[in-house]
Amino acid sequence: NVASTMKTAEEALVSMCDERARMLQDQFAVSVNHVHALAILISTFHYQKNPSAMDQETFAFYTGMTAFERPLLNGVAYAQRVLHSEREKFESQQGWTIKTMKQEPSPVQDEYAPVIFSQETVFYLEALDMMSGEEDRENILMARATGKSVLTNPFRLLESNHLGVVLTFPVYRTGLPQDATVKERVEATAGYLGGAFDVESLVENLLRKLAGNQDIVVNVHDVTNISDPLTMYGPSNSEGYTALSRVSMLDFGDQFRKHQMVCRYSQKP
Ligand code: WA2
Repeated sequence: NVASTMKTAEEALVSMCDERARMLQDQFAVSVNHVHALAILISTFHYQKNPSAMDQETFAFYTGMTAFERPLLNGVAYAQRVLHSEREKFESQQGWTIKTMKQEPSPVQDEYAPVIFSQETVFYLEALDMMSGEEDRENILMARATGKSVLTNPFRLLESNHLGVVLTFPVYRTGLPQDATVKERVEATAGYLGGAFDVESLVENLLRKLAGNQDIVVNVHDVTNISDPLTMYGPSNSEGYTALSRVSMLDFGDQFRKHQMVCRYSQKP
C-alpha cells in the first residue's frame, strides 16, 4: 500500500543521506588533520631551524607525495606574513614582486600574505598576496586571532572557478604561550598554511561512487546564518524535486560554522 511504500522510501533516503554525510565529514576531517600536520612541518623546518630546512622544492615534493592524505583539497600552500617595512627586502630575496589575486603588482598595504611555498597543483598561487581576496583575508585574520583552523564561506576558487571553501591554519613563531592574548598571537604570527576544498568537483567524485547516486539529489549548505543559508554543493534551485527530504548533520570542525546536507529523490519513488 501507499503508506508502507512511502515509509520504505523515507527509510532508504535517511540511510543514503546519513551515509553520504558521514563519508564527506570523515574525508573532510582527515584532510583538515593533515593540513594541521603541515602547519607543524613549516614551524619545525622553516622556523625552528636556522637556516631554514624548507624550500619550495622540498615543500612541493612532500605535499605531492602526501596528497592522498588530503582527498578533498585541490592543493595546499604556505603564505608568509610580510609587513610593509619588510617588503623591499623580502621581494629582493625572493626575486619577485608581491602580486594581487588579479595578477597586478600589489599596491602599498600595512601587511601582506604572499605565497612562498605551494603544492604543484596550485602553482598559480606563488607570489599572490592571499590578503588581497576578501574570503581569504577574513580567514587569515580569524585564524591568527584564535589560533584555530577556520573555513571561509563558499565562493568561486581561483583558476578552476569551482565552488569551494578555503581552510587556514595559523603558523606562529616559537615561544607563544598556550593562553596568549589576541595581540600576542597577531604579533607572533609567521604565516598561514592552508588550501582549498574544491567542493564542486571533489565532492561530486566522492558521491558518484556510491550506490543509489542516480536516484537522489544532494545539497550541502553553510547554515551558520540560518536565515541566509549558502549553497556549498548541489543545485541552487531544488524545486521540481519531490517533497520528501532528509537533513543530515555535518561537522567540518570549525566551531564558528554550521553545515548540513539535504537529500531528496530526483523522481517520485
Ligand atoms: N587556495 C586555492 N585556491 C584558492 C584560494 C586558496 N587559498 N583562494 C582562492 N582560490 C595559503 O590561508 C592561506 C589558500 C590560502 C592559504
